[in-house]
Amino acid sequence: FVAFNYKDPLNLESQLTSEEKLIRDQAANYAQSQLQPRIREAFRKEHFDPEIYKEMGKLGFLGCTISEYDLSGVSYTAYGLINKEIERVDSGYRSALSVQSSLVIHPIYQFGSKELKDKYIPKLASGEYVGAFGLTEPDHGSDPGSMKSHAKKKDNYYILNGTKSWITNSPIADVFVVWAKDEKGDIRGFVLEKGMKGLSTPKIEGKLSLRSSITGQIIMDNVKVPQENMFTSVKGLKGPFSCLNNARFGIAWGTLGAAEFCFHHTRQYALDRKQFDANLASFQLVQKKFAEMVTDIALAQQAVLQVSRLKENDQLATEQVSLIKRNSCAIALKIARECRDIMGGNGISDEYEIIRHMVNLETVNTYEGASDIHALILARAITGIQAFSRAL
Ligand code: TGC
Ligand code: FAD
Repeated sequence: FVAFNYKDPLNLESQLTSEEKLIRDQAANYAQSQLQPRIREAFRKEHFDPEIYKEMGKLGFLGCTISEYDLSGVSYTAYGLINKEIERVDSGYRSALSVQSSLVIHPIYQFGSKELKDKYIPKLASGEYVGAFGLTEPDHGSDPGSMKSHAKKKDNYYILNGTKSWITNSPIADVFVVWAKDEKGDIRGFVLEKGMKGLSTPKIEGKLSLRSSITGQIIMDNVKVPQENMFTSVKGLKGPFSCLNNARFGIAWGTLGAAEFCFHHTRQYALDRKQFDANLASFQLVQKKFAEMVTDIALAQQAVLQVSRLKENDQLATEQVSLIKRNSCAIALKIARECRDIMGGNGISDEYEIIRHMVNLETVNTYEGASDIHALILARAITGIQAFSRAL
């Protein structure tokens, strides 16, 4: 006879290595002791504290799947578990981890020259430098292939023009991985630095979601970028998409942390709160909601673990990442909304935290490929027919 553990319904624990469990515990300890106490004020004041990068750097979380440059070279499962523990506190903090690790360190490591790697990776991994990733433009979000940003070669430089929008970290970033079209119309990746002439990074004000993360634009007005700052080993959309594969993977794990937080927190609330002389948790309608939450989380958790193991064994199809990113976001958002409802009026107060997760997950469901875009990626693989563009 084995007792059912609602916190680990399908015994994920038994599927992790001892190293993965150790890393998960370290991430959980950091997230609960250092991030949780800060989050309410950060969210209220729309504030991101860049010190968080140094803290994550010290713990070896940034770029942690890479083995060179003194980085920890941990498994993708371990990277996923770190994302999950951080997002259990807040999606904005997980965003910070994703951008730096998957969207800035990863492309520099994968596509950069030795000089670029030596120059940037140690400082990004320690958190001394903050990174940003510029793909989306004001008029080109789901369809980045139509981007207008462009790069023109002149002597030993590229001259970059264009505007990127909705860019995590841009107002505080030191290093920017930016994607722009060259004179042949091929998408190329460039590393830009804060302070380059013609580069400005205004903040986007008034976000009602992901408020612990800072978001802005990257405006490039004849920015002179040395030619050695261009990634020579990749061209086309597969450059940015290969970064997105990793970030989407982290999100698929991370959102399950937010979902678990909402579920566990609301379960306790429902056990404590009485209406009609009975605990909310004793009502059948509430019980059914909890049964669905535990099922959704358990199955989603198995899916992300399986995709992690495939990734670790180089057997990953990128559509599998779309499947788990879309599914984890959908179930986390659904759970957050249900939990908000079970908490009644208290559910809308930041003291009870659920509404913060709920509004954050609206962003997470949209960025890194909106839910319906991932559905279309899957459907293309199912039918062989692309349905993104009506202009065939
Ligand atoms: P498509 O024809 O599908 O592909 C063009 C080229 O790219 C290759 N490719 C991939 N390579 C690696 N990994 C993937 N997942 C790839 N998907 C496609 C493909 O093989 C092809 O290569 P080649 O050599 O033949 O040229 O391109 P499309 O223009 O039809 O794409 C359609 C679509 C909708 C799938 C794509 O545009 C898409 O995924 N759109 C969503 C945009 C998106 O995800 N943006 C994210 C911006 S970054 C962000 O949100 C960061 S949030 C950060 C935070 O956490 O705070
Ligand atoms: P649109 O592309 O205009 O899509 C709007 C809706 O239309 C969506 O529901 C979509 O599913 C649907 N749609 C679009 N095309 C189709 C189609 N063919 N068929 C069916 N439905 C379709 N980007 C970066 O490059 N770097 C970052 O660091 C970054 N950080 C972000 C942080 C935040 C807080 C937010 C909100 C966004 C961030 N983004 C970033 C941008 C993000 O990736 C985009 O918002 C996302 O890709 C969607 O693009 P869009 O907002 O232009 O929406």
